[in-house]
Amino acid sequence: MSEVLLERPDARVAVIRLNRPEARNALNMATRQALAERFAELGEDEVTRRIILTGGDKIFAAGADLRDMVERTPVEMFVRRSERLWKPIADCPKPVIAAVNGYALGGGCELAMHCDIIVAGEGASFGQPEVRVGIMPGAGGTQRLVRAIGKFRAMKILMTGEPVSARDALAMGLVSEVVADAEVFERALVIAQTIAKMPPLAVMQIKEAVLAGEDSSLEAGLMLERKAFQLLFATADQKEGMRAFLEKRKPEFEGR
Ligand code: CO8
Repeated sequence: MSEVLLERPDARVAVIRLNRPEARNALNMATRQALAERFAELGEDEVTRRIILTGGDKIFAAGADLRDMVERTPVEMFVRRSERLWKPIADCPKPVIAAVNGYALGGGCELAMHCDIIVAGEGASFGQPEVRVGIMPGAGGTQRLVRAIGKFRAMKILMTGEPVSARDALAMGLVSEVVADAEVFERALVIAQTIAKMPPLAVMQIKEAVLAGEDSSLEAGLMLERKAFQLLFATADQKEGMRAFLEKRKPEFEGR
């Protein structure tokens, strides 16, 4: 049985589902390799317009696989070069929605933070418990978490290892929405379908500008935004979107 399943609720949506329930979806190397491959393929695939990442209705992911790490040496950890497995996820040009039920811990929380939108169930919780097992986050937890929620809340989560509830995560800005547990996947799908009605080139430019801008000066970020904004005037979808508005009809976006 594969650690990562790919499903297609409709032609344009891809669902990537973690599938190691017996290990609480812990991210062993095979799972991470499969995740990287799926994201690399779907990033390139012309048909796929948005991606939902889920761990199913019980748990999102319990982090790195501790069985696989317990006896590793620094050199073994280094030669794994696991950053190459995160890169296709971070670089995915399509919108990625995390549908989170249950725990998103350690590498699981970091995986959720690689996504663009996070829909969490009432019973979900988020945390970086690495410190409790003698290490620290290694896939962006000290960086993306601080950018998402600020230094003081992040330090508490990182240094105590204590998880936060979905409601608290929402108040901190770590998730986009909280819904009933049973509705998480459906809600992620509805958001994916709403985005599907938008012009895909504009959606991809928004993603690129937000992510690249996060780490630039305001001046550089504004320049990047301006160029992306101007570039969209080269698309047929810009003409269609504005004409449709003026003609009081629904736009038909084609992705060009
Ligand atoms: N690694 C390996 N196995 C795990 C993991 C894990 N992270 N989490 C759970 N399992 C296994 C358990 O060992 C157990 O196996 P078995 O049945 O053979 O004994 C099975 O899953 C079920 O686990 P529990 O009985 O503990 O299940 P519960 O539902 O009671 O609890 C929890 C679920 C709360 C998720 C609990 O299992 C837990 O606390 N897990 C560990 C969480 C953790 O410490 N995560 C951080 C790991 S370190 C990390 O992520 C570093 C990131 C670095 C870079 C990113 C790389 C991906």
